[in-house]
Amino acid sequence: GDAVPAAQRSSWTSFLKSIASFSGDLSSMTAPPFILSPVSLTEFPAYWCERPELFSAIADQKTDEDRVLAVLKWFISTLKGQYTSRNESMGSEKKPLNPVLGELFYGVWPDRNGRGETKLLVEQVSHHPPITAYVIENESKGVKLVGHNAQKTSFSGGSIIVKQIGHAILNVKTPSGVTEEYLITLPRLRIDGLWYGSPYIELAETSYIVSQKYVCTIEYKGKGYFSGKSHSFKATLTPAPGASGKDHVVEGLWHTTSKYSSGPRSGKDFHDVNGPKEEVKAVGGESSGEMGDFETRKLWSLVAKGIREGDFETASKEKSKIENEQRQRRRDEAAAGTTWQLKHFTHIESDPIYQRLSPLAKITPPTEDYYVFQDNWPPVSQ
Ligand code: 0T9
Repeated sequence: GDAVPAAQRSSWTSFLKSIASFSGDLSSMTAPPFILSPVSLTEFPAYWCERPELFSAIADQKTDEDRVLAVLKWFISTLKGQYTSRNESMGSEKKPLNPVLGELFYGVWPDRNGRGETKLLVEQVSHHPPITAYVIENESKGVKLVGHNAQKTSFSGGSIIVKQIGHAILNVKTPSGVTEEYLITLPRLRIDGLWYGSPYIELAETSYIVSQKYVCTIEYKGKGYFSGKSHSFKATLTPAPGASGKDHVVEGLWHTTSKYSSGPRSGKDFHDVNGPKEEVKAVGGESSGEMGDFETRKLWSLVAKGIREGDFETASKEKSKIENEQRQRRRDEAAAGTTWQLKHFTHIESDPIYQRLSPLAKITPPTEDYYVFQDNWPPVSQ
């Protein structure tokens, strides 16, 4: 079936043509109304923690091996939300709102059953190209994820290919009091179904989870590979060069179930993603607990309302207001010889942890930039 409303057919076709002839920043392109999402990309980092108990459980594991397996389980559990949830909530993948420089999102997953409270902080650290930096932290357990992401897009064989740029560092305080570091890289995306106006994501190629003790290589395949099914993955865990431990292989589908397929637990279940998930509770970051003007749900509220209610005229008028206001700010800064100051992060050209861990899995490039969190949480606790 065709999901494109008849009245938007020609604007969808010309949108696809412009994607095909242009590679770069898709997020800034104007798309027809039916494909617009009312949610900004600054909300996406919340997908990293929709199962907060899997995140906190990492710190409870007593051995290197059990911890890396817990990291893998948590990582795999996030993929369904990250890459298929818009299809479930909105019928297809949609074009997210393109965040402004300095846009913020704060949230919390409250303590429940002793898992501790987990907090979320997101800041748009670049507009052109769009780069989003985030922190997710469970302080009581000693688990903290700090990362950033950007995308490079191209068009091939009717699909959009998205290379994810950026990485995340997961810090885990072990039961013996040592802090471990895990480097997490991100898979490549293919966006299919464009012609019919019902885009969906398939993951491709390889991503890594690397620590000083273990290297985990995750391969992604769609229909017709490995098992022949969509959303397939195969994760191979081996001790890092110089470390000891057992090898494990886990195989399955990242949106449903997976099993150990080799190693001491071969044949046993690994994970079932179909359990309950928990959306983040959005909270205001002002000292009053209110949302500030740069907090995503306040900033985009009228645009989002327009999109939700099918009032695209208002949506586009309100979107232009925000964009004009941004342009004016940039002009004022240029005139005053100042630049926008980030609130929660500082940029470094080369991340020493990435530089140390990436060679263990022969990850390229050998060095990558990073946004260091300033440890300045606003009062988001519940
Ligand atoms: C990080 C995620 C990322 C962001 C989105 C490619 C994409 C923007 C980036 C990579 C998250 O952890 C995971 C999931 C979905 C990704 C988005 C899917 C998407 O289509 C957009 C791009 C910019 C578009 O909007 C393309 C045009 C659109 C009409 C296709 C639906």
